Amino acid sequence: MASVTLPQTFEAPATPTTLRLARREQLMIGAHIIAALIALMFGIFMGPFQTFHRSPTFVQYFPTIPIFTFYYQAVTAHGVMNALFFTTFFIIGFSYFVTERTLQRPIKSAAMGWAAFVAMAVGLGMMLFVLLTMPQQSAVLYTFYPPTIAPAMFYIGLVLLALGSWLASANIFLTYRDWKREHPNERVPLAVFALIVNFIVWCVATIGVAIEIVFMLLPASLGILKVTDPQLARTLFWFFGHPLVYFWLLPAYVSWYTMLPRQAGGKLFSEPLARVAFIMFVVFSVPVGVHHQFSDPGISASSKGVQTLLTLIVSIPSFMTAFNVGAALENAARNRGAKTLFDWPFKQKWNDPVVAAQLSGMLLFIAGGFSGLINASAQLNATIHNTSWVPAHFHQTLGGAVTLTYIGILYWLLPAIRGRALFSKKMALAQVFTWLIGMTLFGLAMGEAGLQGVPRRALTSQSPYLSPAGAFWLDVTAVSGIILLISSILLYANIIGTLFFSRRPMPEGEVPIETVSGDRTSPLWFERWGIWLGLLGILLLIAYGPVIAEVLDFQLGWNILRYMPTSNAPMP
Ligand code: HEM
Ligand SMILES: [Cu+2]
Repeated sequence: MASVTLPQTFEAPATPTTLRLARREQLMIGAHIIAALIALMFGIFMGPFQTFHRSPTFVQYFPTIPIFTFYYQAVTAHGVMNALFFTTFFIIGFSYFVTERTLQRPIKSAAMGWAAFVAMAVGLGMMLFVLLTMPQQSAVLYTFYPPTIAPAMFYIGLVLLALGSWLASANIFLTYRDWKREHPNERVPLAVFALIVNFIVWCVATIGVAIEIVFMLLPASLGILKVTDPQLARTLFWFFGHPLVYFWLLPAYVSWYTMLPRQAGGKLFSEPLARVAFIMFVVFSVPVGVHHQFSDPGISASSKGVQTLLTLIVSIPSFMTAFNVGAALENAARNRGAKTLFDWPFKQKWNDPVVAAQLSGMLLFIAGGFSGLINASAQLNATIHNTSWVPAHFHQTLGGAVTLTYIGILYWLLPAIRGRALFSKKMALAQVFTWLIGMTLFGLAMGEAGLQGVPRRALTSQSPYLSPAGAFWLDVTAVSGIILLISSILLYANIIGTLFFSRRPMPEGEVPIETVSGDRTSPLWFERWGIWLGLLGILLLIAYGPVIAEVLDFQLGWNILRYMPTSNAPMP
């Protein structure tokens, strides 16, 4: 077994393939990316309106804000479309692309790929239908746990999304297995290594939410179950809800680790270190969901303490990523002539939207990482729980790092899908920087409002208990909403321009991705996935065993099925 020596000194054997897509790829990957953009379009434009709706000054001058009468409808559509549908479609389309190009073979089964797509697309259609036609009944927010119960179609849409995503995961696992059979003694290139991690995390995590939907929410919605247990449902949801954030984040890491170094003109500091980080995600990203339930009754302080510790551990691979990718960027800047200690961040390709989007995402991620550490510790969490601090945090991470990186990917992938050049590079740059400025301000203002006690998911603009400081920061949030509205318009103008109006041919680029592993030092047993799943199983027992026992209340008797779904008061 080879020992790991850092930093690696050899040159990665780069065998890039051309960016031109085969017809088959254009259709399959294109279908996923377009569906993702349709979902995002419904979601993204709600965001600014929410900031307006929440701002006391805005509401004073524009008392009847057009388009969205129902605040909770808008929040639900925004969260469900952006966080669940846009991300899942985008990740699967991008993962097919990465897998095919890296392993230089088509995905295992095109038929299965299309079956998965159709399931998810029907799910998207059902979800949009129910959100648009039954706005009040379906306004259960993107976390959708009881006692609020949505029409059955809401849950069926989600089930179809999950089913499709499982088929897509299986497709990628099988493609990897075929490759591995032909290359038994090779390390799979890092990009696919990371994707395998991501889909393992996803398949484990979705078990929780699938149980919640199939056995609790859907039967309650259909009237088969008359009572339900919000506490158990919340626990099952967050079993899924935290790893979900890694499912969003890891494809961005794929881009940062395996594409950005080349896009930026440098090379990755250490591949083995990257693999260790990804393995840590398999083991640690699932057993931490209870950190979303620090204020929940019925879960003991000791269980919360265990999950605080595990959450702090799962921040380590992200710190490792910061150092590893940071070193690659420094290397890129040195190649471009950076000399001093602090000039390398400035000597990046800030005029290339693909690079600028990812770098901007990273800047927001620094803020998001630190606001997340505050959420993660059970004691500090008490001061910001359920305040607008929380959306501030996840717009720095999900709305910032993840979304901006996906947009950066889109700026080269969409032209490849369409076969035409990006409509406007200048517009793309303007979009990236307005997004960076808008989200920075959004994070600051929503965070400050949260510290003033402004709750999240509440239409506080006219509340008598809103403090002047809280009101001020909500007004500032609306300013960030204006900037982000401009950015969103620029994004969609460029997408529509590229799809329908761009006449220039696509530039002859190369896929910024390695097709042969440059890593000859990582041990081959890194790819024995059974080891990592075993470790995860043990940790799950330690972290979730007691929680499930507490939630089901084994001591006082079987606590399940106590609440009426439609009333929020406990049954006698
Ligand atoms: C145009 C940019 C955006 C703006 C102005 C914006 C604004 C907002 C606001 C004000 C809220 C809080 C509502 C509340 O708690 O009362 C919110 C919630 C949320 N946003 Fe965004 N957002 C934007 C983009 C995004 C993106 C790109 C994503 C994900 C990809 C996203 C995901 C979410 C989620 C998951 C929620 C929580 C929904 C819930 O509580 O059920 N947002 N957004
Ligand atoms: Cu979490």
